[in-house]
Amino acid sequence: MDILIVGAGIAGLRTLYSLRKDGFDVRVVEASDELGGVWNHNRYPGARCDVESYDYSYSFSPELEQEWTWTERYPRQPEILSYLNHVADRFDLRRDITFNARVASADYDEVGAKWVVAFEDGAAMTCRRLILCLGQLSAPKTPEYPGQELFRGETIVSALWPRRDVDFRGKRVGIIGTGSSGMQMTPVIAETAERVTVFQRTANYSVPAANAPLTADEIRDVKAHYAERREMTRNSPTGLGFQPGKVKTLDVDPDERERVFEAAYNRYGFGFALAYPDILLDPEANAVASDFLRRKIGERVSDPEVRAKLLPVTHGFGTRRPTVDSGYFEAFNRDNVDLADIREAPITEFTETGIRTTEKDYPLDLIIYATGFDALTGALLKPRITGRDGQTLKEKWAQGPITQLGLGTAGFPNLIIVGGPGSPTVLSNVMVSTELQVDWLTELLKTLRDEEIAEIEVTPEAEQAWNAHVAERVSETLYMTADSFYNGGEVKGKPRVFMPYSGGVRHYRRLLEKCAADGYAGFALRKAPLAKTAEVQDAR
Ligand code: NA7
Repeated sequence: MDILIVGAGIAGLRTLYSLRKDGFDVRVVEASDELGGVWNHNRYPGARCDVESYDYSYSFSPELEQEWTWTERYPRQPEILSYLNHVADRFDLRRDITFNARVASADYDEVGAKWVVAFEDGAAMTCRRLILCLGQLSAPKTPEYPGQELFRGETIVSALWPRRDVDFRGKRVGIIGTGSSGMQMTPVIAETAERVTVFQRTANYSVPAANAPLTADEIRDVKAHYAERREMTRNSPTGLGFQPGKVKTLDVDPDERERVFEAAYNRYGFGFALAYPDILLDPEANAVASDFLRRKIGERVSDPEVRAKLLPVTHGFGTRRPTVDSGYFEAFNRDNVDLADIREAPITEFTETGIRTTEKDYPLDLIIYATGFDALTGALLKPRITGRDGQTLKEKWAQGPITQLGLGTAGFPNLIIVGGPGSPTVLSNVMVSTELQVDWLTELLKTLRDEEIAEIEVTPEAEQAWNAHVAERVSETLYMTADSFYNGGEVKGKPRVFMPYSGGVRHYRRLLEKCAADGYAGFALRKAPLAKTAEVQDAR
């Protein structure tokens, strides 16, 4: 076929819709037997999006916008999955998706200017252009401890949650990890489990979700002004609709600052980070915001010892992904919830009956790994992708990913990445940044079709310049002051390179527009494949 899309999550579905509408011969392949990507796999109790529902939805169809009604301010995983299924049915997307098809490898045929894609079951497909919509947080990682195989209870990975109901009644549950997943599931599991022990390596900042069912008036209001709301999100730095405050944190008197922080804390979730424009830029401003949040966390926990352990001190607010939670800290006020500080007393091994730390044994029936992902590059590097001259993507990115605008990399012609490293991805509302990229690449592909371009390829100069720009923008921020999944710090041995683009969704959009206006600057567009041209020249 002409175009093969890998992955039927938010990005894959949207790409399929847009390309098919524009008459492309296109197919999606999906490893799972169901669509939805992370929302198909992350079915753990309490899984919820921390972007507001009406902003975490596609903007390409006004009819869809009016038809679909969200029930809560922050949508739960089952509702998001229903929404994505509704979109697939409403636009008849399923007929162009092949399920249960996991890509094992993709090899670029330089002479034919096409990709040969092989699947784990032995099947193969060829396509002219290959579009990877593999997600940013979709390759789960689980830590290794001595004795893991000895544990006689059950173990579950949060990002590979089983579809059956998991009954926690009468069970002693251990949760490893206190990112969004661990924080979201803890209060929910604590409601029915006999005992929950949270194994915390790093105390994390969180802002309460202020979640609630949406009222009929709120829904009517959003639907009546959806277009304006979309404009606001598209023109905000994060795609969440929040504009940063204008006055610097330390330029206001403390009472006024307290009032602003309090208002943002109680209502805006992630928007708290933009209460002042310099919270993620200036260490002193960040320290003031971090102090405020530590005070707030402290107010939510009654036991002084537990409280002290839950206060984040290793990093500044926002330098690692903060959480928007619903009752996480309050869960520790319950009699059946314990905190195991594994920074202070690390896990030494698993035993037949539970987890042993340097301090004590925790008897457990169920262990949940909420330990996150090999972020941004993990899923892209899982299949063996081989470009020009036999070079694999893994080899090419050995020192860290290098891209032009996050969309492609030199040496890998006709390969396009959606939500890739070098684009706003995890620093943005991915709905907004994904749609932005897909609209742009649809126009690009139309140009390639109209101009009969056999091969498009990022130039080495462009990707060098883009990576330098990504690095320069992040150097203006505090993001590199902590190890995080933004900068490879989440996986031992991973290159420590800041991967998402921190220049904001709006600015990124302008750069995409400029790239297109300049004739797709930074990409070489060839009517005949480079290899073929070279072959002809050799023959002459
Ligand atoms: P995160 O945010 O990456 O959190 C992973 C958590 O697991 C974090 O607390 C880690 O501790 C902890 N972790 C990771 N490895 C270990 C080991 N070896 N031992 C103990 N603890 C460990 O992933 P989530 O799934 O919670 O959230 C990911 C995104 O999903 C989130 O940002 C939203 O976009 C939705 P650490 O902090 O590294 O010490």
